[in-house]
Amino acid sequence: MTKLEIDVLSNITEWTVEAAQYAKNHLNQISDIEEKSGEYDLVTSLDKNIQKIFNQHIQEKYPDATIIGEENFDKNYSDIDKGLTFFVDPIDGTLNLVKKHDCFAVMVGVLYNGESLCSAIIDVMNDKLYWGGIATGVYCNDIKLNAAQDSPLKNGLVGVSWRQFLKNSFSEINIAKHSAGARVMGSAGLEFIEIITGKHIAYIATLMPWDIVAGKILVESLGYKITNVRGNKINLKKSNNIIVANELAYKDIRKLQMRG
Ligand code: 2AM
Ligand code: CA
Repeated sequence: MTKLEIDVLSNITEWTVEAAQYAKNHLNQISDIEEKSGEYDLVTSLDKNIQKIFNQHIQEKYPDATIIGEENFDKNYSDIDKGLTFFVDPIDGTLNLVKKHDCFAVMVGVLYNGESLCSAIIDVMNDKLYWGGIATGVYCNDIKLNAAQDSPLKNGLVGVSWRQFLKNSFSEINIAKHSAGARVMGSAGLEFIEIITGKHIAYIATLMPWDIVAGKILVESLGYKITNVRGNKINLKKSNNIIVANELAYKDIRKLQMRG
């Protein structure tokens, strides 16, 4: 397992850095901005081209692997429990990319036989690559990150996704009221990074599998809790309402949800 983790990590970190460089080089040539599920759910030529770069690399190195890519037309979840599966989000935070050329990530998370293996998330405009795995631990560039520290909800900031926060479907507003404050990054990858760097205490969001896997592997590797909002295991074949937090803040959040 460790040998496979090291091999896959050396490839995905290289590809992620290459993708980030491609994104930077093409920031002023973004074309074909299209809407997906709505006016603020966008896809651009950059998302599609970076998806192609990942597909080519993965198919060349790991021809038997399954690829679940946000911008791939076909998403076949039937084999994600067998061998290697790569979940790729070529641009995470496309609305930020389009509106402010900042605060977006490229991310890839890898499962082996359905279990977390390793992942990489790059904060493109800050040149910070977060990478690691269950056996390796987690690094920012070449600095090792610390394991999760326990702290109650009231002491920390909570990351939320904006439109879902307005809906308040699982007590997000009440949870935020019991924390030091709510923050909105507009990129799931960057929200996971706020957790693993100790800047946010929790993250509550509705996310697709490619928004989840890379961050999930990094937070798990550092000992954070990550479940759906009912406290159950996340299903990587569909959209999930997730909670990520340290042990103590997680308990506080679940208690608040149960109280309604
Ligand atoms: P994306 O940029 O890759 O689409 C924004 O709140 C965060 O949620 C981003 O990470 C975004 O990923 C993700 N997201 C998931 N589903 C979304 C949707 N339907 N519309 C906008 N963002 C979505
Ligand atoms: Ca995306």
